[in-house]
Amino acid sequence: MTRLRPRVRVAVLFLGFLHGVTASRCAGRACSPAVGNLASGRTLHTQTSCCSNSSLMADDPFLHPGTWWESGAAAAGEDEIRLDLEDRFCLTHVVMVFRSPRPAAMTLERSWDFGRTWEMLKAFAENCSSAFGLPDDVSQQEALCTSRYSRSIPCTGGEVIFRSISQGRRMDDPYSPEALSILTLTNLRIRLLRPHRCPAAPLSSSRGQRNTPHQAPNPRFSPRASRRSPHNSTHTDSSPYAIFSLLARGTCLCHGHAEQCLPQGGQGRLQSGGVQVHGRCVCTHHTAGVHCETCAPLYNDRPWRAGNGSSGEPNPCQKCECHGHAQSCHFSQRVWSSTGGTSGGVCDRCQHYTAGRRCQRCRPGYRRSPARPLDSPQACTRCWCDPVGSVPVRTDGEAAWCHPRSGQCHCKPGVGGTSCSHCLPGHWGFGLDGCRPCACPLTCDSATGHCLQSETNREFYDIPLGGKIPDLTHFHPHEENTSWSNELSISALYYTGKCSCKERKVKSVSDLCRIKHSYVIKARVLSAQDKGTHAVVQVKVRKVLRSGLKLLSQGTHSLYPLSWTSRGCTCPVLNP
Ligand SMILES: *C1O[C@H](CO)[C@@H](O)[C@H](O)[C@H]1NC(C)=O
Ligand SMILES: *[C@@H]1O[C@H](CO)[C@@H](O)[C@H](O)[C@H]1NC(C)=O
Ligand SMILES: *[C@@H]1O[C@H](CO)[C@@H](O)[C@H](O)[C@H]1NC(C)=O
Ligand SMILES: *[C@@H]1O[C@H](CO)[C@@H](O)[C@H](O)[C@H]1NC(C)=O
Ligand SMILES: *[C@@H]1O[C@H](CO)[C@@H](O)[C@H](O)[C@H]1NC(C)=O
Repeated sequence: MTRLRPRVRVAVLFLGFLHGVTASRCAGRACSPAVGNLASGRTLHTQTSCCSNSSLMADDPFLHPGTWWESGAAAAGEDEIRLDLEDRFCLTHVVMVFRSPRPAAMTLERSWDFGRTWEMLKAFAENCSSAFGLPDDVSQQEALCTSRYSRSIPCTGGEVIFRSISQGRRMDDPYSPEALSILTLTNLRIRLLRPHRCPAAPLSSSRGQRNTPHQAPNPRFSPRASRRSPHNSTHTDSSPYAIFSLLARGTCLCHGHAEQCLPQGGQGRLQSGGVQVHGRCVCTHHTAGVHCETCAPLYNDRPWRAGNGSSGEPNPCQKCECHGHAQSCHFSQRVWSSTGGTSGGVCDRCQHYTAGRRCQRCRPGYRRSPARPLDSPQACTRCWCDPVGSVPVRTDGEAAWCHPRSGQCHCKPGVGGTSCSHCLPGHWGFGLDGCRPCACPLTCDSATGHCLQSETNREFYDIPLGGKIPDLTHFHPHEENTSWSNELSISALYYTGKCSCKERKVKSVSDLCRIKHSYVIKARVLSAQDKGTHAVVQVKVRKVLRSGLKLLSQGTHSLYPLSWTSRGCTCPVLNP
């Protein structure tokens, strides 16, 4: 036990080191899962089998160097080894070590579509033109057939090697579409078409032939007195093919976005020490899918891209800004072009009564809660509109409409307040028809409409309808101020017989300036309205001849001229 201790510690340290490295391999970079033997842990289908299990081909040649698979006696001398993968993988190369002499003719094929169609990756024959009618890559580079691995010697331990990306070919980016078209597969098939006989001796004594002078066999695979074989059989004519090891090196297909893969459909963590290359990527860079081939649900602000294997750029997916109100978003080409290619994400199913591409607005019937930040679940609260004072919404009588930002409801005439719950100043009689204007010079009781006698300290400009130029009302009339009864001080609009508005033409500007007005302006009257207690005159100011305390600029303004004189008449008519 004590002798083992140091070794254990080393192993633990090594694992810790590995873990530290892998934790950051995808950080800010394109990354790839470890390469392994795709055949490990999977069933290799063969047509015949004489006396050994086909999985013995794919076991670790270092741990089990003396194990092999042996074909049965096939009528036509043909056999086939098929590896069915449960998904798409990348294959980088295939290395086979034969116990028998290598086949005189064999092919290596792949399928992308789970075995429906097959494509030849490479043909192997001693004479390519006679066996397959193909040129030989010994004489013609990149040819589909090769004669390099089909000689009958060595009688055992001979290798057959295939590289997906041949050495002459430049492939900078393994995640590029052209690289993937070369590397990916769902099935691998090795067709053993014609066996060789060992030329120097009968096959049954092949063990003695292993150190032929022509080509040294791989010493790792020299059978050692069949110490592991359950059958102490030697190689016979009845098994034309025997293979020590089949290495199909590859990785799971993750487009540069993962460094680990898990079993398909399996949950949980990778079993440590597992030799099998699994197919489900553990995606990083905010990607998702078995092959990290899409963006994660909330990361579709840009189109998905594979990592760049040559520059190392990870090309991660970008998060959509949904202010915490959506679980997913989708990419919209239209939005992408309208933003000039900066953002194309549209949030899906905005929650918490929000709406909009980024869940940035409140839904109809809800208003922004000013005290809450936009990403709060309580950012939007239901509108509350007084059913009496607000204009009813026709749509299915749900929430009464209010402005999604201010919460202002649609009020009936004369009604004011955010929720339309009371009469505007100068109005009375809150009810289903709204409020009526007071028939008074100043204001009236909002319930009864009775005029209130508060003209002395009541200032008309204290009115919330804009009130841009309150200075205008600091005007003390020079006319004689006889006191008028309340009855008399009533709008000319309602009691036209009691008073009338006089129109006076101003002869010249200098005349007008001589009169003590706060403002003298040249303006066009756009509208004039008697609001009961006050008048609102919309003017377009063209020229300011004299200005009051508050500066008046050119443009459109609402004025509140002193509409009520001591005579009690509203005459919201300005001189030109
Ligand atoms: C106008 O009335 C005020 C009080 O309301 C009074 O102080 C002032 O003397 C009066 N002016 C004239 C000209 O009668
Ligand atoms: C081959 O070996 C594998 C693993 O050792 C085993 O699961 C499988 O059942 C064997 N197959 C046969 C036909 O013996
Ligand atoms: C291959 O076979 C063809 C015809 O079968 C023959 O003409 C050619 O010489 C052979 N090539 C070699 C290298 O043996
Ligand atoms: C091989 O098998 C035969 C019988 O089938 C047995 O007598 C012999 O000892 C075996 N040889 C070895 C090396 O196991
Ligand atoms: C990957 O990066 C290289 C070098 O920066 C660049 O030339 C190439 O276009 C990139 N590939 C893709 C698919 O963007």
